[in-house]
Amino acid sequence: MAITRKTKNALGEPIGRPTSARYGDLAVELGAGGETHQRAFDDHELTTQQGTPIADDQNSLRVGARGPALLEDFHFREKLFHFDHERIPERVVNARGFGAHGFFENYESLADITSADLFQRAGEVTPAFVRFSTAMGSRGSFDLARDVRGFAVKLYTQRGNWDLVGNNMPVFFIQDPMKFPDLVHSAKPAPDRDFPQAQSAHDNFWDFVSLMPESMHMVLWLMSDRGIPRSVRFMEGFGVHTFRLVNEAGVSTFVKFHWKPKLGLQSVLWDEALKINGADPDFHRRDLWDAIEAGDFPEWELGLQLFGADTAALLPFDALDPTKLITEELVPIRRVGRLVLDRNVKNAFAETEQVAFGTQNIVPGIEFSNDPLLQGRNFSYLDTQVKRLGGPNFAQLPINAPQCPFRHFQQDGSMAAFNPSGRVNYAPNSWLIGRGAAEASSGGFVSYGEDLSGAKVRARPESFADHYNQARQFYASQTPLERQHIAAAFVYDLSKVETRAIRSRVVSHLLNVDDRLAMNVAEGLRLDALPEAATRVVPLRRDLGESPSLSIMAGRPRTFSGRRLGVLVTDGVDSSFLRQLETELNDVGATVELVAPAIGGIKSEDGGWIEASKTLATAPSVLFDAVAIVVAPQASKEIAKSLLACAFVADAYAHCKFIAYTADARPLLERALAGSPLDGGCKQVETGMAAAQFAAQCAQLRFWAREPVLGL
Ligand code: HDE
Repeated sequence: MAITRKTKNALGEPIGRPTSARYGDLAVELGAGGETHQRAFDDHELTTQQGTPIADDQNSLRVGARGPALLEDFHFREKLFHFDHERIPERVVNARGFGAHGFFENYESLADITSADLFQRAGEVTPAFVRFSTAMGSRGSFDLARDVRGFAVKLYTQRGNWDLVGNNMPVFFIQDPMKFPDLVHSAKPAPDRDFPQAQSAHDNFWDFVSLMPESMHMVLWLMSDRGIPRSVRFMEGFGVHTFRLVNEAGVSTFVKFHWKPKLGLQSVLWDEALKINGADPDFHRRDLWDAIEAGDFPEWELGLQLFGADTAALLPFDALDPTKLITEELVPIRRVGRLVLDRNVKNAFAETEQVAFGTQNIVPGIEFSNDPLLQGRNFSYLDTQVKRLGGPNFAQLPINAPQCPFRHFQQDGSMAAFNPSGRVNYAPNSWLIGRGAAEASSGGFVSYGEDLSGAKVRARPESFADHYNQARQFYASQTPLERQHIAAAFVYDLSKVETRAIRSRVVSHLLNVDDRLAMNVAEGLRLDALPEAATRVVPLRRDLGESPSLSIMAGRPRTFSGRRLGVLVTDGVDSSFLRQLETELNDVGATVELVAPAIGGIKSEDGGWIEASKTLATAPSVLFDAVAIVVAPQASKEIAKSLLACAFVADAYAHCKFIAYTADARPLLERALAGSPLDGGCKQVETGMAAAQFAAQCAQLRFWAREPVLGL
């Protein structure tokens, strides 16, 4: 589909790259990236915050060179005072995040189903900011925790900001928002010892979820490969809740939102994840940053699952229950646009840390459903921003401000930076008649007029009572290898649980998911006896069938595009072969990094110098999707002695990566693999043609046939 990118909005103003944010009568100049007021900041002499030029920024004011400090040193005082206040409270959940700017491009008019402005015109471009995050860890934790990933999208539409604050898993742990603080407390470090950090593998988490059977479906997702994505570029996003789209005539259609990555889904292995966290705790953010810097812009398509109230009534589960999904087989996904991230942040604090998402930020044409979790979130997100950002004016921060005209009479409050001039601060008034500042005569937000009545109760609907059948369907939809990964993940996590009864209780739930899974986990834990299956209210179903789209491996992409090859090199290698290898990999859209014994690089066969980007010590093979071992004859013996080089090869092999090697790498391979065979995933490569074949083979991403024989 050919899309032309629009540069002007309906008002004739430039879109995509705002140059000013309007607050009442005040126009604030923003930098090219919409960042905080930069104003001549970069080229100016050093000053205090008050603008007073500074002559000496090296020494504080003292009585004599060796004497005590003086209180009148306003420059020192201001500098330290500001430093002492640099931190703001981190997010209570999803604290560790990183973001990027981009845009959403609409494929075709959806006017028949929604009046939302961004969906009205084919080719409409809406600026976007996306923040990815892990949920459990603190801001300084590592990227490859086993965790659900936040996928929060802010769309600066011409009729207000729409935030779709989603995750990379389509369901959630709990059904009622009342339980959210308990869930988060149980997952976070225990209050007495303040550990463990950023992980589910501990007593409190498993104690809580095993007492909350509604969490079983989400727990299955968490223990699956979805919990350890290779990159945010290779993961899906989900709005999770059912929302409503409402058209001009007030007709409502239920909708589930999906983000589908262009490069397909991919995850890492758990052993890899553990090692990546040590080698590069910033693995995901670096990956996104590097891809954007390289112009390899990550892209997702927005998919809608649209269904009416009549279909909702026929679904096997309640569409308002956030622990359930609607399979693509039941309600197909319609792809309606694409999200492209094309610009890194200029200042992580101003943009990524200060961005304030809120599920309550919706626009005309998009509405909430009565999903109780969504209703609870609408309360929480506003509240949390006030605490985090220090007052009610956080919407004035450039990253949070709408990029469309806006007008209201809210005023003052802490840090009010943009204040309208003039005497009018109320409505109705007689001063601005005919000059705007009146309610929208058309296209304003109107709540969907759902007919509602009922007693005031604290109750769960009966239709929310089935806690196992979708977990069963999810498990049944996984490939045999993915099922093994799930069992291994349960065994790993529960092996860190110190209380036997909790381990056993988890297995009692797994017996309602799949007998084989429960038995494998029980065996892995060496439980002395299988517990009774946990009590269930709703009978187990066998009619749900499999949904291949729930499996990563069943639908895995057949492309190496966007992936990375790590090439272990030694002095004396053939530079023209290296170039050929790089060209072939570049041709399939991959990047190549040279891993040398030292960062300075290596001397090639012809005496030339080849720069390395990584060293063996800084870049173990877990940082790459496939590896090549290119060894010169004279280095063959020496490199085989290196334990680091052995670990590089052994890990690549254990993680089922494709391995290309030159003849002189054999002694290293033999030592590293200690008797394991050079299988179909290992290829001797000396020529351009062989390099091309290797690049083509890498499109399978991993040589999974190796995994069952590894006996890990
Ligand atoms: Fe959140 N969640 N959440 N959450 N959540 C927050 O808001 C909350 C839930 C999600 O990158 C907080 O700004 C409640 C589901 C993401 O800035 C807070 C409930 C989903 C992010 C909050 C949920 C999410 C948050 C903390 C149960 C997936 C990070 C900081 C009713 C659909 C957004 C903040 C970012 C952040 C509350 C459940 C996703 C405390 C009460 C379900 C991606 O307001």
